[in-house]
This record gives sequence, C-alpha cells and structure tokens, in this order.
Amino acid sequence: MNPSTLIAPPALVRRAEQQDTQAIQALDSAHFIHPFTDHAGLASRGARVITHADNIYVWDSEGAKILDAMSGLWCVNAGYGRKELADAAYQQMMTLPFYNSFFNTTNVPAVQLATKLASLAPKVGGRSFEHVFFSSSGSESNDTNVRMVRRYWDLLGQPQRKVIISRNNAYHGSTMAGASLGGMSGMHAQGDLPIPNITHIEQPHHWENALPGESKADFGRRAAGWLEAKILEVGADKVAAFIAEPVQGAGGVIIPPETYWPEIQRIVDQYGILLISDEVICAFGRLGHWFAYEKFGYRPDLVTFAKGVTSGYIPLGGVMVGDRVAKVLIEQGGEFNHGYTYSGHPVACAVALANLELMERENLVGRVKDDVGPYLAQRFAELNAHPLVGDAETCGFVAGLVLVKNKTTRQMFDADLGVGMICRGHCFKNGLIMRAVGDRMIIAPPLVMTRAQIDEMMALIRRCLDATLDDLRAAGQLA
Ligand code: PXG
Repeated sequence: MNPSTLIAPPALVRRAEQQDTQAIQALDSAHFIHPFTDHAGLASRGARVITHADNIYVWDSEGAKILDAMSGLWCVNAGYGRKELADAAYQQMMTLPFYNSFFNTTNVPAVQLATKLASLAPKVGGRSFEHVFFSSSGSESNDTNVRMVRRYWDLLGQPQRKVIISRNNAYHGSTMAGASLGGMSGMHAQGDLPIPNITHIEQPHHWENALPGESKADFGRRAAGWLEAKILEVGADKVAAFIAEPVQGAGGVIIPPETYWPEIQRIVDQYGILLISDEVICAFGRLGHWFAYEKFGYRPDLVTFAKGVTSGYIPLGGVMVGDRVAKVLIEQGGEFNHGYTYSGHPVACAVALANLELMERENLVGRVKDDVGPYLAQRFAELNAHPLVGDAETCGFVAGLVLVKNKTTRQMFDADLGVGMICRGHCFKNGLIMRAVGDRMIIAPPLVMTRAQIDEMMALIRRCLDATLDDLRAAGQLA
C-alpha cells in the first residue's frame, strides 16, 4: 500500500490507510460476516478495502481510484463527500442524538421530514400520501407493509384477505418477510421461505419471456395479465395486495414495457386489492421523479422507500401511507402494535432533510429527467452496436444490458462460463464499478454525474466489454 497515492483522504480515514491492507483483510475474514458472501472464497482473495470517496469516485486501500457507477448500492444519489449532510448529522447529534417516538413523543426532524415527504409525493388520480411510517431500511419497510396490509383488511372485516402477490426475480429485502416477498429462489432455498400467504408471478422481462416476434407493447399487456390469472387462481376475495418494483433493480434492471403498469392498475382496481410500489431504488430522482409511480402513471396505496432518501449517508427507510390505508388505520385502528426503536430517528431524519434540500437546490431530479438522463440513454443505446451486447437500455439513471453469444438468435452463453463475472473483473481492473447479475451488466450512477463524466464512464464500459470480448474469442467461445 502506498498512502501517498491517495488523494487527500479525510483525517479519520487516513488512520485506516496507515494500516496494512492485508492486516485489515485478515481481521475482516476473522470477524466480519458480510451480506451475501461466500466467506471461504473471500478469505482466499481478501476483501477490497474501500477507504474514502468523493463525488462519483471511491478509492481502495491500494490507492486505486474507481468510478462508482453503482452509487454505492443504488443509494448515493447526491454523490460522495457532501459536507451539508455531515454537518446536518453533527448538528442533530449535538442537539438531540436520539429519542424514541413510541410513547406519545415525537421529534422535530421526524415531523419535518414526514411533512416534506408528504409534499413531495405526487398526487395521482385524486390519491395523496399525507402519512409516513419510518424504519431504518427497505427490508424493515416491507415487513411493515405486510403488517399494515393485513391490519387494513382485518379492520375492514375481511381477515381472509392475506395473500400478497409478488414477482419472480423481484428483490424486496432480506428479512423473513422481505425475502419472502422477493422472488429470488436462492434466498427462498435457505430458510424455508416464502412465509405463508405470499405467492409470485413471472416478471415483465421482454428479453427473456416474450414470445418470438411479440412486440414489447403486446408482451407488457400479457405480462400484466399474469397478475389477473393469479388473483383468479388464489381467489379474488383472498388477495390482499400486489407488490412490485417500478423497475426491478437487483434482478438486473428489468424495465417493463410501457403497457405494463396501466394494465396492472386496471387489474388491482377491478379486484380492489392494494398496490405496493417498492421504490427503495427507484424513488428520489433515480428515474427522474421524486417517486417513480409518477413516471409510470399508476396509483399505489403504499410506497416503500429507503436508500436515496439520505443518499445512503445514514440508514433510513419507510413507507408512504396513502389515504386509503391511512384513513382506516387511523380512524378505525386504535393502536397498531408495530414499530422500531429507530422509527423517526432524529439524526437520520435530519440528514434526509439536508439531502432533499440539496437535491432540490441542485435540481438533481429535474436534470435526470431532462438533461443527463436522456444523455445517458443516448450514449448507453450506442452499446447495442457492440458484438457482445443485447438490449442495452436505460430508464432515468438506471441502465442494463445483456451479454450475448449471438445477438440475432439471442443465444446466451453457457451459465458456467460466468461471462458477467469476467466482465465485472475487467471493470474493477479498469477502475469502474459495474454490477453483474448473471450475464446482465447494470449501472445506477450518482445523480450528480455530469455529461463529461458520463462520457468517461461510457469509455470505461466500452473498454471492459472489449476486454471481455477478447477473452471470449481467445477461449473459442465466439466466432
Ligand atoms: N426493496 C428493494 C426494491 C431493494 O432494492 C430492499 C427492498 C431492501 O432494502 P435494505 O435497505 O433492507 O437492504 C432493496 C435493497 C443488489 C442489492 O445486489 C440490492 C439491494 C440490497 C442489496 C443488494 O443489487 N436493494
């Protein structure tokens, strides 16, 4: 490790720098159980130690500067190194670092944030979101959704409405309810999931699930129809809610056809079931709107949020509770026996307020919608000409492409080859963080990214695709 190659890390971080990378890796392996990690494999390689960050870049303990096209984990919307957010946390910690909001108490930042979020949530079809329930993560928020939805139907005298319909390959978190709502078979296989009364339909993934020659529009309507078929299979009087991400994130940036959401809205309306929009990734400017349901024009009853609300600077999540549910819970519900120690944490809420203020001041949402978002769309679509690339498309500031063996026949590579991981390896080597989901390569850049930085990122992506192509040619996997 050569600390002199590091660019002005803050003092606190520098202390970690002065330790040896290998020593940190050894301690990491000895004591730290990471999320979703094969620890035997990690111990043999050693974890990459990320030490500091600024704007859209992170640095590791070996001094490598890496363009973070994943915003940390879909969350650092305002970019790294924002002093305003650190100041907000400091001020709030010195004023009131913690107090609970259980026993008829409240705190000012939580009230202000709830008010602010209510004002930012667009009203569609006469429905509004005047109420917010706070948690500390997306997973907790989705557990809250399950509790709230069941409570709602109990209060309405329909306790048999227990079933929540979700989608295969969805991600809704890692708690028991979150993982059950999610449609990740690898997660279900560990832990006897899903929990009862959660069932799944197929995702609206045109590339994988369309019939030969089926247009995106036709496929979108057909894919929405799977919800109606499932409602009828379960029994319409037993279905409580449908939950979905506006655009599936962790599943590989699966962007639904434009016809999908309107048809979903028609179906949930027809059967009177609640609609939950899980916007943990998609809200707070990611798709060029404060909330993504506005982009697609549907009317959810509950909206899950987390990540971007604080730009990831501090854990905070929650549920925007629409009038339909709030009215019943508040007017008929009495005490709802649910809540977390950190619901409405004053420091987290103060940081969120500072983050939203910063996003407004810098028009981060508007520029994704009208400026850098369309520019990214244009530049990313150019990748469709690359011999390895199928279906490169963006939605606001998320983007995905699939690495294919044959573009015309849509033949994929043998999964054992791990082509996505080969590409991801090249990305790291070339100073770019891009995620692989199977053979899909995905990005979700910080919203502060400039056009020049988009060009810089696209040059890196192209270089990594070329290097992957060279490897595959050398291995005789391509013509
Ligand atoms: N819902 C959605 C839509 C998410 O993307 C969660 C809920 C859970 O949030 P918490 O804060 O409990 O993690 C998420 C989280 C990936 C990846 O590999 C994505 C997430 C988390 C971890 C990894 O892309 N999204």
